[in-house]
Amino acid sequence: MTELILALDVPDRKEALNIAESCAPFIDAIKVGYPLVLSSGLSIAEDLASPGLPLIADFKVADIPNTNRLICEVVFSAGFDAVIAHGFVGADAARACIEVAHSHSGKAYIVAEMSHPGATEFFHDGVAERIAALAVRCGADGIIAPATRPERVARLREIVGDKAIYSPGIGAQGGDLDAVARLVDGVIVGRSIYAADDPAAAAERLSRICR
Ligand code: NUP
Repeated sequence: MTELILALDVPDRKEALNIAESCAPFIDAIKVGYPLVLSSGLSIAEDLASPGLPLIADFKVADIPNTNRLICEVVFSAGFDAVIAHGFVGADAARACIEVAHSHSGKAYIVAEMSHPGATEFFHDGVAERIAALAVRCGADGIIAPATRPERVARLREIVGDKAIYSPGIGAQGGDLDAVARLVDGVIVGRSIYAADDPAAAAERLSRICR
C-alpha cells in the first residue's frame, strides 16, 4: 500500500477544513505548508486534528541548528506530527530538526531532491544522493524525492533502503502516479485533489491506485 498524503495548500481556513473533512476517508495524512499556515495561523493544526490523520508541517526548515531547533519546537508544540526539513544545510542543522521531532515522538523527513524543473540546477551531480545519505546517517525517518523523476526515486531508494520515501509532483507537476506508486511509501498530492471540482472524488480515485 502507498500512502496518499493531501497537500492542503489552500490559503483559506474554512475552505481548507471543508476539503480536509471531505477527503479524510480516502487519505492517510495531511501536509500543511506556508500557504495555509501564513493565512490561518499555526492553530490550523488544532482545527485539523478532528479527522485524526497525521499532520505534516512542510516548512522545509533550512536554518542554523539553533534556529531549526526553535522552529521545530514550535511546530511540534502546535500539534504537528512530522516536519519536512532541508538537508543541504548540513548534518548539524538537519540533526537539530530530527532530534526535536523525536523528542516529541514525531517524525522528520529530509528533502533529498525537489520535484520542479529548476531543481536539477542544484540537486544534480550527486548532490541528492549525498543528501539522502545524510538523511540516513542523521537518523531521519525518510526523505522527499520527486515523483516527476521516477528514475531518480529508484536511485535514491538504493541509498535510503527501507526508510520512507514521500514523493510530490503527481498530476499538476506532470508526475504519473502509476509510475511511482510502487517505488515510494507515499505520494503527496495537492492540486489534483484540492483544485478538483469534487476533491473527495479525486482523492478516492487516487487512493484506489495507491491500494
Ligand atoms: O520537491 C518538492 N516538491 C513539492 O511539490 C517538495 C515539496 N514539499 N513539494 C510540495 O508538495 C509542494 O510545496 C506542494 O505542497 C506539494 C505538491 O503539490 P501539487 O503540485 O500536487 O499541487
